[in-house]
Amino acid sequence: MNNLSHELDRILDVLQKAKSICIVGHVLPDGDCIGSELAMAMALKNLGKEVFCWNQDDVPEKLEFLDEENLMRKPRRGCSFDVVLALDCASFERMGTASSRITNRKCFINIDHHDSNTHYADLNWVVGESSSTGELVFQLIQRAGWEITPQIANCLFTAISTDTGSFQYRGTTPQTFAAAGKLLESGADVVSVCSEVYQSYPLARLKLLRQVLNRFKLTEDNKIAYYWLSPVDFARSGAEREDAEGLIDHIRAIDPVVVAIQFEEVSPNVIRVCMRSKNPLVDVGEVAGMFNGGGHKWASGAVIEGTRLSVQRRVVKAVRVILRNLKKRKKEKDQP
Ligand SMILES: [Mn+2]
Repeated sequence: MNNLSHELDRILDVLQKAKSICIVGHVLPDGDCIGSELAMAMALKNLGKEVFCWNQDDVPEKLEFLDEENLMRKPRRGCSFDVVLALDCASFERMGTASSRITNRKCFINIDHHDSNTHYADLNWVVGESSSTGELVFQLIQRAGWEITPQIANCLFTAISTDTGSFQYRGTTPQTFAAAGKLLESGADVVSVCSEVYQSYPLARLKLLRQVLNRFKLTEDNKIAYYWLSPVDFARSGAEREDAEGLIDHIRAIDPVVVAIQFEEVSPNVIRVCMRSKNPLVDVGEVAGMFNGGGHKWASGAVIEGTRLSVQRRVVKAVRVILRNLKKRKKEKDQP
């Protein structure tokens, strides 16, 4: 347990006393977000509490299997809650329009693992080095002594597995594996979760990936790889927005590539940038920060306004500067 456990105990105290709780996550929710929200919702419901669970965007189709009880339901306008609990949201803005339904609350809680978290709530439990929000929710439930049902275990396993890239990324610690082990003991069905999450991609996603593989560009001695997704690509492949999730991993996985960048034209002159780094010394969270985005050292994102070319130039340049500085420092060190 980390040194923020004091904050965790205060959060537990508030949650135990609350009767009505609304759980919110970020826009375009991923496996960590949905898994953490649903696990928390089920655990609180099992304690007899009234629980709402809501995001601006729908649950991605391949994660729908986690919500057997249809817990994702939009709170009425003007609904009031004892507690609003934000999970996996680095900033208040990340909640998107969900934030308009949660203004009437007694206590606002923020549980997250993004380094860039802005501590926007009344109580903030932010552990930047944690693998996933799912792992934090697991710690919370363990500390509280609440029951982990097989459904809760499936949700938390999905959360941890997806945010660690199946236990590959930095942030995957002995505690992460211990949590996963405990979740299996509690009834998580690894085979069916992984088959739903990793073995059930629609054909349209593959068509989108084919376009990415055909067109990605390499620069800076093949250390930077980037590609574009535009509305036309989605229309042509028949893919949904959520199908773009994880495409970048295929590009990052190329040997010489250190940083992979996905540029997505959301609307004219609004570009969503997604970055991944393989080198701990190349902090793409810092790059995202330069453009009002955020995230982790190894995975980050930002939404940038500007023409395609200018956004691409600015972002690639920022990454290039870090890589060149790194090279310079290495050279200086190598010189006797
Ligand atoms: Mn996460």
